Amino acid sequence: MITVSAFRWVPPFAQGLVRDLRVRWALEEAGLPYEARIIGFEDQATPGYRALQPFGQVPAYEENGLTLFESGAIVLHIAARSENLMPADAASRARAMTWVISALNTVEPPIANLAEIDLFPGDAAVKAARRPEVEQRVRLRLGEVAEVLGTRDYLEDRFTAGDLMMTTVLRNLRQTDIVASFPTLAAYQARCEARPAFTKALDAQMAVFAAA
Ligand SMILES: N[C@@H](CCC(=O)N[C@@H](CS)C(=O)NCC(=O)O)C(=O)O
Repeated sequence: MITVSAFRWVPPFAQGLVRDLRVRWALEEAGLPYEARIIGFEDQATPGYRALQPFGQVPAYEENGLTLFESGAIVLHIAARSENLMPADAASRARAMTWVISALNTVEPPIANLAEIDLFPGDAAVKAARRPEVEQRVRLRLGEVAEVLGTRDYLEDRFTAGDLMMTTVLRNLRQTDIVASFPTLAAYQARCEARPAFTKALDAQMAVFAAA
């Protein structure tokens, strides 16, 4: 059985964004059953959990003695087993993998910086001084992604793990109206989030918080 770690509870601003969502979504797209390994903040530093995830973060993935961490690596591992996430031909697979890395390595960093300013504690004056430049960097990247999308529904000629990852990255701007200001991207995010596998994954994450 596949097991994915997830937090028992996080503050409302993070609910629906925790990175186990990516993994749950990929597993739903691939039709692979899994169980959640629910942890609390008190578990993050324990040797048992560090053996799964060296940084004490969520998600960690376990399957028949294999343990993985890093949501990108986990999603790629799952995607390699399902044509729902990775096309069969080698060139298309490489393109899909490229978009996964691009979402994580090029688009997510400025978005994470903005989310840190908007959602995490810190010196208000420092944040206010820094925010316009960070927002500008986010807008630059989003404009570039919108340009690539053009009139297409997905980053490539069909939905892939790259779209899954890009969508979860765009979600981290939900405290702003930035995505809405790029109609192409807003429609793209809505299109990807309309997938039944996404709904199942999100509902599963939120159910844990509701129970807590
Ligand atoms: N690069 C890691 C980041 C994981 C990460 O930041 N997880 C957050 C939840 S979304 C976390 O566990 N935060 C608590 C912490 O860092 O202590 C990944 O993609 O898996």
